[in-house]
Amino acid sequence: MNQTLPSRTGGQILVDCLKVHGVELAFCVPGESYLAVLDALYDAQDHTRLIVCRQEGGAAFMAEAYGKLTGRPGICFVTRGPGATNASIGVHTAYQDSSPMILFIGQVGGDVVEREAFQEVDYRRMFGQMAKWVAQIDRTDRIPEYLSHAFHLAVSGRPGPIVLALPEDMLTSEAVAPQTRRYQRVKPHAGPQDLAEVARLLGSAAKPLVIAGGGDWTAKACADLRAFAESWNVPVACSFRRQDLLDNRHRNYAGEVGIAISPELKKRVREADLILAAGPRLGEMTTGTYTLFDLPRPRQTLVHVHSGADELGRVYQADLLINSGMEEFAAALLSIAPSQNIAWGGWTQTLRQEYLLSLDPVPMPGALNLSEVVSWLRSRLPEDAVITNGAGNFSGWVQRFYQYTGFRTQLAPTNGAMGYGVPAAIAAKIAQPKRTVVCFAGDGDFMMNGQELATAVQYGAGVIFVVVNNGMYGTIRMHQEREYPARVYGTALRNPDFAQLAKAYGAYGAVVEKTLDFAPAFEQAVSAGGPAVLELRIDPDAITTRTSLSAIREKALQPSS
Ligand SMILES: Cc1ncc(C[n+]2csc(CCOP(=O)(O)OP(=O)(O)O)c2C)c(N)n1
Ligand SMILES: [Mg+2]
Repeated sequence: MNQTLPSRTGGQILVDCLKVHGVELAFCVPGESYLAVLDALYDAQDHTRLIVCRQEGGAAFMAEAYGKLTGRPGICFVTRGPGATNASIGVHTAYQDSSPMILFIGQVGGDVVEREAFQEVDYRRMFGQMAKWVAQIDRTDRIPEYLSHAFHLAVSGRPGPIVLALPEDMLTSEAVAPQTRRYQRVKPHAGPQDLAEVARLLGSAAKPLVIAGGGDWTAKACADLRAFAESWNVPVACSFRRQDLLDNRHRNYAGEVGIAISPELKKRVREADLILAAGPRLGEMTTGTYTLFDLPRPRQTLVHVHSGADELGRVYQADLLINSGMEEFAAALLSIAPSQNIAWGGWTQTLRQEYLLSLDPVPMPGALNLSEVVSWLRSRLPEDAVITNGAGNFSGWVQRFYQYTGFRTQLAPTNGAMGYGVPAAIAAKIAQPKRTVVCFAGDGDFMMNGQELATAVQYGAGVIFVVVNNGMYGTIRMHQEREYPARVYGTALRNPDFAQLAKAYGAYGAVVEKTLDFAPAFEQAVSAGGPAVLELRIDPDAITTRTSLSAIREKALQPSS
């Protein structure tokens, strides 16, 4: 049969595989190491659109965000050595966020390998701990096999990143390579006994709480979770940066169990007698650095559900461990129904009331109040708007005061990677151009991938970037003033004029200094039609939604008695 197939270059075979696996978008920074792929992509523009970025960190974040948004592997091409090292932040993010992604790296040719050739790196060693699979394709005729494995692995079980190195001579060589089929999602399922046990445990609980989280969700899984929450009337909290798994306006939504968990919810988690952890790893951010639950056996009855078997029983000893894809688990939850009247209606209502109270705007030093800005956006933005952010204290206001309306209205990194929000927003807007996309960034955060503003302008991605400028790496300043009082060092920033910077890129730019000026500035940014930057100059004393820098300073400087 093979005789009838044409001989193709490695680059062509690889790009044909992208078509087979339904790849509509790929992000890259070009390199001479994979020119053969670029050349094949030239002929493939009708099925795979190539987005050229300005830094591999930006390109890799875009691919990760695409994977997170769509559930399909985000594709990124970078060059060897420096390109790969730049891209590594996106791989780490995809790993900790459980996002499907494939990073292709041009590699030195087999003729010079292992000589520390120009830009040579052994990617298996480099990415070993932060990818689900790292491999190098040494034979042109086996490209389809490697790609098929990569696509299956990226989405199956606990999703995550795959790294494939592509030696230059392998890409330019020709071979006859039969094509594989399109990949499929392969997930474990919860068994009927598991479900019966969940029903039994729920039936004997008085204060149950669902904590939804992790990276294996789909819109259908979220819809089923919602139906389950309604039928059992259980409160549902979401883990760090996974607040979009249940519409925050839903009467069962109880808030975020993350780094900025409210004191009220923290108390309720401790008070609960059954925790149904649907999808989170129960890692450091979800457990308040392993203090929220007793180690190794929580006092609460714990049901831990995860798509990767490796995470079950890892730190916490649960009463019931279920290895299941989230779509499969959420669908299965609908097969169980409460046998008697729910006794915890008051509990669910209390958690909801406490969450609603935490939404009330709070005072903030200075003329610009971020809690009011975010509250305004809540009613202004369309239902399906996407909010992105990177890392920094500025994100605390968004996470507390915004109400995410449902699946993938939030794109934010659980690994706390600064610089994520800008490229993630651009990827979201390119992938789903009809949706409104707003990126919240700190001044430090924005500058880590601000160069991708050029990418937004190049592709007409009309993202609204809100840069919260406090003239410092505020998060680190906060810790510094607390831990090393009166020794501020290495945390101050002298920033560019962000509005002027935006204009230099060809985007819209404006400065906002007062709360009431935000709404008209936002409307202007929207009507400008393309990418827009709004620089919000805030009082640097406003360090979190709950305290000020001066309060932290005062406390740290108090003589210890
Ligand atoms: C890539 C990366 N580098 C460094 C850090 C450590 N870090 C966490 S928050 C932060 C400061 C963020 O500053 P900014 O974006 O201005 O936000 P702010 O805290 O001032 O609101 C730093 C340096 C990180 N999380 N990620
Ligand atoms: Mg800052």
